Amino acid sequence: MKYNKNCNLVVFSSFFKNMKYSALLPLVFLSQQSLATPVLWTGNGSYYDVIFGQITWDQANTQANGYSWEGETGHLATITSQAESDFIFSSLAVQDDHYWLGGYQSDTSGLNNEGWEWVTGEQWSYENWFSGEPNNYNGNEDTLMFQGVRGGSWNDGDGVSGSVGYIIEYSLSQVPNAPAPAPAPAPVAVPEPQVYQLLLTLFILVGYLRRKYS
Ligand SMILES: [Ca+2]
Ligand SMILES: [Ca+2]
Ligand SMILES: [Ca+2]
Repeated sequence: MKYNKNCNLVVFSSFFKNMKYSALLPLVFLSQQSLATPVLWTGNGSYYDVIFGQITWDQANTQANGYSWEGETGHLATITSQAESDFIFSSLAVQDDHYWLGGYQSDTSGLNNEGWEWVTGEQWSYENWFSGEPNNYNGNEDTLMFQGVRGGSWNDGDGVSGSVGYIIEYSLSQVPNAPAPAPAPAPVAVPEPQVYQLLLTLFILVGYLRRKYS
């Protein structure tokens, strides 16, 4: 059954209704855990949800950017404070596995813990690496993983394996990958034709007066 974020419960309900397998009804309620309504964190006004499914970091990033909720733009979750991490860990069903987050290592030329960025462009300052991470295992771990099994600490992952889904955040003010707006160019003062005429007239008048009174 294909995952559909908005009408999954309806699909599930009609599926079981049509099948008349009342014994399977408890599964409907179990499935609701993964279909929870995004939860609001008043700390920053963002909503959060967990999306289950085998998916690469790139696919998750694209998919998250296509979602919205309550007028807020979806993106892979960015965790920029311990309070935000605590909220996600305690509010979503993420304690038992690993999930992609919106962090990636754009510059891999330095140390394993250098060159990391958030997909939203937010400043990278708070970090929650698990002991020994990031270790760039096999030399290709450049995407961020939330380790629910380790209290929400972080691992650098290879972007393909090891996760069972991703955490999505809906933000009002953060547009994913939005470049900083370029400053408007300063207007160049160009004299109007009338100004040229006035200046020419003044020039002629001054020349005339200097000749007359010299
Ligand atoms: Ca965030
Ligand atoms: Ca790396
Ligand atoms: Ca790692």
